[in-house]
Amino acid sequence: MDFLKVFDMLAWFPENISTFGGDLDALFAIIYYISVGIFFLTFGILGFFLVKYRYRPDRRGYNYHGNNIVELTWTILPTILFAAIGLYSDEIWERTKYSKRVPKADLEILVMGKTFGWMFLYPGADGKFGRNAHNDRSARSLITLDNPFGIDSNDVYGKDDFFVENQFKVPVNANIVMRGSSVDVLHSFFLPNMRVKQDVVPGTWMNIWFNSFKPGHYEIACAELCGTGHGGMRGQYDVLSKTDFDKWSDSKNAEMLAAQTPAPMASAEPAVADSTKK
Ligand SMILES: [Cu+2]
Repeated sequence: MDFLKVFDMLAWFPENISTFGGDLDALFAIIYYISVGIFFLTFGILGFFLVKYRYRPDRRGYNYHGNNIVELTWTILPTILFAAIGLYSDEIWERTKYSKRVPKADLEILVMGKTFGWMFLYPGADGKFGRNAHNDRSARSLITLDNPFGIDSNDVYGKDDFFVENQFKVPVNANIVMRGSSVDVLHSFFLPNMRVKQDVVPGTWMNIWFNSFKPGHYEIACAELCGTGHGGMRGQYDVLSKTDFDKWSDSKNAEMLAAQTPAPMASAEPAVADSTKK
């Protein structure tokens, strides 16, 4: 029976690394098996009837004017089935998608889609974003291609906010809350292993959250056909141990500091050189 595994499309799923991924996969499996069951049932009956009522010279067709019991059955049964799936899936849907159910963030990151790539903004050393297009609507006017997050360069909290492109890093076992938007067209932020897929829409911000239990190197994709470069709109992300993540963010913070340090402060050089070494 091993050959049957080829048909088990659930085995095609990428490895789950998300705390809520198991529940989503279970929901997917239930819908999958119900669909497979109904598929074989309907096509089995269809095949049976094709043979049983095949053409025979001595048999005449007859007119059929409907059957209320059959029609009620095929209306009521699917209604019950869909309502049951809806009710069953409601909890996991709310938990993963409802804005009011987004957990307290251990780390907040802004994500911005553009044709064709992903940009990520981190709050930097102070753990606090400066004024930008997410926390202040009026800062949207600051959005340009060079400043996709509409960062207000005059805000002191924003001085250390750093951004990375087509890659990001997050710590393991932490609630990561992302606020996603787009600078141009609709994109869909897709982390297959994290069981995260969320459309991002220009002019508004979507809440995205996840928590991973497994360090590793994974793929980012776009799941919304957004133009000619859609297929290349990919990136990678790392789930790191707390120590490795701190090391990385410290080096990023040092880079930001170095970029802002006026040239005469030559004494700061060894420290900067050290922290950017890795
Ligand atoms: Cu896209």
